[in-house]
Amino acid sequence: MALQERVFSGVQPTGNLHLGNYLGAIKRFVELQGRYDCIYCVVDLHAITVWQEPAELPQAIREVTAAFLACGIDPTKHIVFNQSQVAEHAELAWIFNCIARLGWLNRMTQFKEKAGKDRENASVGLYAYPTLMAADILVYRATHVPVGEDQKQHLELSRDIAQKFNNDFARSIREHGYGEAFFPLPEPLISGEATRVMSLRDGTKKMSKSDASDYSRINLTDDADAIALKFRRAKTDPEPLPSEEAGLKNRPEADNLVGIYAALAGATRAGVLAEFGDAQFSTFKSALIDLAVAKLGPIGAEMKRLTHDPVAIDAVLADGAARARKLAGETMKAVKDVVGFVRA
Ligand code: AQP
Repeated sequence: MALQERVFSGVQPTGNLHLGNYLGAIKRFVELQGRYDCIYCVVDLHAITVWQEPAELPQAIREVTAAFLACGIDPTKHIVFNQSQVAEHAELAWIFNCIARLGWLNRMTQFKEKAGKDRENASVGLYAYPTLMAADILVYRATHVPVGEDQKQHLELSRDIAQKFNNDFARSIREHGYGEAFFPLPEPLISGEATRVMSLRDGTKKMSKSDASDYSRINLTDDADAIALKFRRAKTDPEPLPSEEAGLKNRPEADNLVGIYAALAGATRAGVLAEFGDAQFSTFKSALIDLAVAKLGPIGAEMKRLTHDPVAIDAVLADGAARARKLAGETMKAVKDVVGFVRA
């Protein structure tokens, strides 16, 4: 089986899609469409690793789908679907549960952060989250994975799982004529000025869907007034902006706002500081608000329009799932041969 370059990534339908999800992930998904075959997934199986209200989950799934489309992902040229419609993700994840080592999972910082002190009460799914993520990527034998900085460790684990599968089953892979390396080692695509967007209330904390304060994040559905209010209230320090990047060191809030501006403008931090160096935050924030409203306003409006037509969104997901299932089914047949299962 020849390995073809392919992009896979996912977003959880856990509510409050924010500027971090946009700049760290979805905006990059859009940019990659011209260079790769892309598969973008609403990862609802991941979402239920923590409690999701069944009456609200369908709306959350449709909202992430609407965000993909509103940001410019083309579901006719690429594949957009929700994970639970393609059973092969869970099937391969089980095999990977038998490949991954407990020691590897014990090192995952996201589990430690999310489970917190109540570790005994965390779901087994939350612990096994990274093996499902490896399956999401590798069931399509994807070679490139655009993600935010926070997912780097999980991506490394996906590579370790792919490598161990290739090694453990090397003879069987050869004997079945699947070449030398069955799975590619997927490469993380983490680059740009906003790979880790921070909270507007605390520049040392990641901007996150689950932060109790709505003022910590810009939601993709925020209107112009909300965007302006949140940036105006964003924490800063008393100094004016530096004119060189080195001056952002130890100034996490300034660094975050400059990074957000740069990513929205398609510029670099250095370029932004060349323009705004020595400016007061009040001046810089006004420019940031104008830019953010210009970029995010149309996305939020389009998301609202799309979510009013759930039938159309569900049709996009069903069509994407059918195409995804075909690709995933081919991989699973080969995996079953390699592992030694008897199949029809
Ligand atoms: N703050 C961020 N900066 C840059 N990228 C980010 N991503 C998330 N937060 C930031 C990237 O967005 C993609 C989808 O994330 P997700 O929905 O699958 O999960 P998450 O990382 O758990 O999102 P949150 O908002 O941080 O949720 P909670 O509050 O539940 O922890 C991923 O590529 C992620 O890197």
